[in-house]
Parts: sequence; C-alpha cells; structure tokens
Amino acid sequence: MKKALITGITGQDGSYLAELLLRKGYEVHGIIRRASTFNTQRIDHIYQDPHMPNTRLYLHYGDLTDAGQLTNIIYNIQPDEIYHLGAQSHVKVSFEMPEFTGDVTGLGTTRILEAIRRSGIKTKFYQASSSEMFGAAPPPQNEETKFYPRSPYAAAKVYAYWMTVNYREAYNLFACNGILFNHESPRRGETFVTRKITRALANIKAGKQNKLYLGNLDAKRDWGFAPEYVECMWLILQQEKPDDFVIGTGETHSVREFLEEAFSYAGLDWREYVEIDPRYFRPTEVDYLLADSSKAKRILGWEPRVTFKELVRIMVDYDLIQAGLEPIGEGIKIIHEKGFDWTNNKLTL
Ligand code: NDP
Ligand code: GDR
Repeated sequence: MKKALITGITGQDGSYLAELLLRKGYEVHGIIRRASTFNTQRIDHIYQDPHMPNTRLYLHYGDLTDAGQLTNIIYNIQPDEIYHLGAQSHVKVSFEMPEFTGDVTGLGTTRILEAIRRSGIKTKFYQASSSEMFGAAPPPQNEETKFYPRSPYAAAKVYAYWMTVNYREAYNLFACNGILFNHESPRRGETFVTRKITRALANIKAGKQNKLYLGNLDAKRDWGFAPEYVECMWLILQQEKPDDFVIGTGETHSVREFLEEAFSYAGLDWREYVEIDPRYFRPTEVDYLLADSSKAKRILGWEPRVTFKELVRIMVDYDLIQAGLEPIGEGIKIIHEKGFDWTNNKLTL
C-alpha cells in the first residue's frame, strides 16, 4: 500500500486530495495544527478512529515553522509521496504579516525539503506553487513566463518554487511544482472573494445580511473547480520524471463578472447590495491571470470539465443550503452529471 503525507490536509485542497488518495487505496497521513477549537471540519467525514482495524487516515500534530517535528514525522512515516499544501495562503493577509508569511509559506518548503534530504528517504515531493508568482507578467501565463510577484505571499511562493527546483537539481530529488491558478469549491475559505460572494448572497437571500463589502472588482482570474485540480497534483507525481506544470482553465473573468453570474443565478441584482470598501484593496494588485495549460494537456492528459458558470452555480447552491434555504438546483445537477458526489450536503469526489 502506498503512503502519502499531506501538509495542509485541513485546507480546501488538502481535504479533496485526502479523499482522492483514500479512494485510490493509499494510506494517508496529514499534518494538523493544534488549535483551541476544532479545525478539522473539512476532513471530519473521512476521519477514521486509529484504533479500528483497516484505518488508512492518520493525523499528526506539527507546524511548518517546526523543523524538528517535520523531520520526525517524515522519518517515521517514510511516505512514498509528499504533497506540500500547507501555507499562509491569503494574499491580502500577507501584506499585514509579511515576515510570518515568508516563514510559513517560503521557509516551510525548505524545512520539508531538508527533512527529506537529511532523513535520506526516497520520496516524491509536490510543491503547491501558485499563479500569483506571475503577478504582473502579461497573460497568458505558462511554464516559460517570467515571475513578477506582487505580494509577500507571491514572493514567498517564488522562493519555495526555486528551492524545489534546486533540490531536484542538487540532490536528484523527485520534486515538482504544480503552478495552479485559482480554484474554488464549496470548501473554499470564507474570506477568498468567490466564497465571500456566494456566502453573502445566500445570507442576503435568508435575510441575515444586507450589504456585501468588497475591494477591487476589476481583477481578472482564471477560476477552476478545486476537486479537479487535486487530480493534477497526483498525476504530476505519477510521471516518469519530475517536472513543473501550469494548471488552469484557459478562461478568465473579473470579480464583477463573478458577482453578476452568482447574483443573477439567485435572481438578485448585485448592484443593490455591493459596496466598495478600500480596506480590501491591495497595495499592489495582480490584474490579469489567464493560464496556458497546454503542457498539462499534452503530458498529463488533463483538461478541466467544470466551466466558470457551473462553478458559480455549484457554490451558490451549496451556500443556499448552508443558509437554510432551498438550492436553485442547477449546481447540484451539474455535480451529479459530472460524476462528483453530493451527499449529506457534502461535496465529495
Ligand atoms: P487553505 O488556506 O484552504 O489551506 C491551507 C492549509 O495550510 C490549512 O490546512 C492550514 O491549516 C495549513 N497551514 C497554515 N499554516 C500552517 C502552519 N504554520 N503549519 C502547518 N499547517 C499550516 O489553502 P488551499 O487549500 O486553498 O491551498 C492549498 C495550497 O495551494 C496552499 O499552499 C496555497 O497557497 C496553494 N495554492 C492555492 C490555490 C487556490 O486557488 N486555492 C492556487 C495556487 C496555490 P489550518 O486549517 O489549521 O489553518
Ligand atoms: P487571490 O484570491 O488573491 O487570487 O489568491 P482572492 O479570492 O483573495 O482574490 C481574488 C481577487 O479578488 C479581489 N477582491 C477581493 N478579494 C478578497 N479576498 N476579498 C474581497 O473582499 C475582495 N474584493 C475584491 C482581490 O483583490 C483579487 O484581485 C488565491 C489564494 O488561494 C492564493 O493562495 C492562491 O495562490 C491564488 O488564489 C492563486
């Protein structure tokens, strides 16, 4: 049985990836942070009591700032594959906490790479690189595009990207970068713009909220559906040789278009509810991201199946249910039609 270790297993991507790997028959280990409240909501439905026979999911306390414990975990588990998804992943927050973001998001990668090197184990390594690294580089962006990071988060990811490449070249590690463009889902963190919009609109419909405060509506993003993107992470580590891949849909939309699509699907006019709060503007913005994923299509055979419009509908339906309302239904229909599973209000793979 193959063993995988996931950092960031409690996050959006970590939770979908854990489901995928369990389904593929892996023994899955995840690193979680100690918190005073439960922080495992996204993986509670797959949690297994470690005392039971046939358990294949194990959680370990650790932190990306604690090199000793990371080395310990990696040495003890001896995983075949490591998916390094843990990060301070919020771009706006990284301007408030640049040093902390550098420590967790940048140096965190080095700590894991060093733990692999020092423990001498043979494992494959996946680094969660980001389209934010392209920043101000003109679209479309692919593996050849020069990085131009526009935030402390993006700068930390560029550092982590190059450390991954360096350990591949210096120590012959099977280390890969997946340069993923924005991907969203009902499990997306509530402060990222897509989820902030779909949650607010559901609360507005439910009479629990009247206004939605946002920042820059002109930014353009290449938004895809997260469960499809974790399949790429796995595919990248199944190749014969380690390599770096850009993953995205090849379609771009502004935040305004997302608003329009979401509110009109729910029968509302966003202009009546949205106000601009400059607090959400970023000191330097990334204006225009658009993926050229032709390499992933050619080598991994990967193409997205869920469109922008479908993604919006899935997220709106889910948040309507969360707000105690009837879903409009198109989103749930799409989930079933495309072979995903939505039971007990949980979207699983
Ligand atoms: P989330 O913010 O949802 O999850 C981040 C995860 O990292 C959580 O499990 C979090 O734990 C964990 N984490 C944060 N700080 C630490 C720390 N100090 N030590 C250990 N674990 C920590 O991110 P996503 O799932 O959306 O993204 C996964 C990865 O992919 C991230 O590295 C992100 O930067 C990157 N990425 C994401 C994209 C996207 O569109 N989603 C696109 C490109 C890259 P806790 O739950 O306790 O907070
Ligand atoms: P991003 O995602 O910065 O692309 O990083 P986010 O959803 O935070 O912002 C997207 C765009 O929306 C604009 N925006 C707002 N953003 C937030 N969060 N809140 C608002 O109120 C708001 N109003 C407008 C932003 O200015 C921006 O232009 C995400 C993260 O998941 C990263 O970890 C990942 O690397 C990249 O995607 C790819």
